[in-house]
Amino acid sequence: MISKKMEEAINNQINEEMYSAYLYLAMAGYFAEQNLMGFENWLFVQYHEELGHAEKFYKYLIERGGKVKLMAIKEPTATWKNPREAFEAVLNHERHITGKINELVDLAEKEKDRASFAMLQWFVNEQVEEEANAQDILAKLEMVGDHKQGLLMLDRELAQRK
Ligand code: OFO
Repeated sequence: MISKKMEEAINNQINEEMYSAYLYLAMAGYFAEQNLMGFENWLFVQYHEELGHAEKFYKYLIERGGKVKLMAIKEPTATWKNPREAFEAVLNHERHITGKINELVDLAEKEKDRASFAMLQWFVNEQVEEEANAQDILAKLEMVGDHKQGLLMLDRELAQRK
């Protein structure tokens, strides 16, 4: 049986992951408005990944005999100055989520909850990838600067994500 503290922390994390999904869906919509459908595709795939993260925590909580408690998802930002600002927001958000995962790992250690500690290792590794992906796209956007042609090339690259 999972502890009440860990149950509460995982329920909070389900909300964090749902907010991530919501944020990236809002961002996909923002890119669709600019007719940058490759960026829209990348973020729409990311939205699904975040739903998958929330589901992973949800399933785990049930497996451990915990009680799922869903909370309101806050309204995400819906507009950014330009693609670079949007991806700065992605990177900052992923750094925030990495912090949250690290707090969960600390709690699992404190509570001597080995099962949660083991489950969380997947998320520790996933966050390395999440931050690296955001960093990579942001670096490319910085290289591209104000050149429309570069932006369209990057858009075509991001359209490949499945
Ligand atoms: Fe769930 O990793 Fe991004 O937020």
